[in-house]
Amino acid sequence: MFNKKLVSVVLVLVLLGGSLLYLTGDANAWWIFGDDKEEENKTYTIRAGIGLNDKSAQYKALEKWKQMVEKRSDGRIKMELYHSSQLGDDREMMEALQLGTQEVTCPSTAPIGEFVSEFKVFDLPFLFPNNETADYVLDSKIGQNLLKKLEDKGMIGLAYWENGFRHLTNSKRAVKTPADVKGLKARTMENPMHLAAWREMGANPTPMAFGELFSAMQQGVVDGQENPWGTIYLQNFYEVQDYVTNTGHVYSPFVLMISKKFYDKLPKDLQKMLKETAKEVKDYQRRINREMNAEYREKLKDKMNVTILSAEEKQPFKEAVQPVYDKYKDEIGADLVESVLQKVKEYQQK
Ligand code: TK8
Repeated sequence: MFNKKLVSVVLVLVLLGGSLLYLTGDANAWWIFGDDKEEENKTYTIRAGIGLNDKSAQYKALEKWKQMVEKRSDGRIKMELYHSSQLGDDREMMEALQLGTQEVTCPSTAPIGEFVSEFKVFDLPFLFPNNETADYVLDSKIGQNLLKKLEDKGMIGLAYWENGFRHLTNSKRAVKTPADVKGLKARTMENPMHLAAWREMGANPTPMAFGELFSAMQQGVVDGQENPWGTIYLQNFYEVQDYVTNTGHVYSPFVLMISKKFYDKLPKDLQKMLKETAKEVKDYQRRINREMNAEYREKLKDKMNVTILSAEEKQPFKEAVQPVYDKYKDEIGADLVESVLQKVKEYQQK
């Protein structure tokens, strides 16, 4: 026995759906009967975590990105920002991205080198002579192809941001020559190439997460560390470090990245928007970072004993770390090292 009522309800629904499909010409118009369009109404939360504090250019750029993303997604994406290693250190946050338990982070390339070895190339000592050369190489095919390599490791690289040239600080003495570095217990980022470079200079390096650094210096576990001017000032390192030298020995950019697990779940339009806005905010981040590094270099002169080396005075430091190139060339990929060096030269000849 047919249930007449049921048959007519079904018939009406089918007719209604058919005319809706016909009128809108939209195959997705069936959503009123199903959940095909659920995706479009879904909201997503991005937790973005960094190691630096909320005064950094990195955090300010994240704030700008958050505004853009929330506006352009019409509220479909909500972004929560965490600074000062609240979600973990660089390595831990990358692992969380792989697992899909955190969505966004922006680590230095130094710890990324332990996930994708090729990334060590941007941590070769004295690789870039200035910021503009770094921009040129990072935004070139070489830099962009490297970002793609992160995908195999569960991360999507969106853009290179700047941290800045790194300078050596310590609590013992003014550093003017590599001989002054001898025996200094220096914290480095977690990357064996950084350790090797400091060993070549005669220091006694030890790798450590950024979040542990301030108290390690305060307690004298380490004598020194290296970071850009902005970080030395804004993280109050000058309170526990008396000397700084403009060694500028390594660039180690930031990479803004998103969890692949999360990204793959997003509708296409949101994926596209995230990539586009990340590119836009990159220029802002680099600009304010440069302004801030210049400003805080000057401000540090009131707080620390600042040694400014000339290009000639930096030469012995450069020579001391040259063995690192040979030692790590194969691990990074000799061809990649060669083509990056070539790109650097290309920019100088422009
Ligand atoms: C912040 C780090 C930091 C880096 C370091 O998470 O570890 O010294 O310079 O900025 O990425």
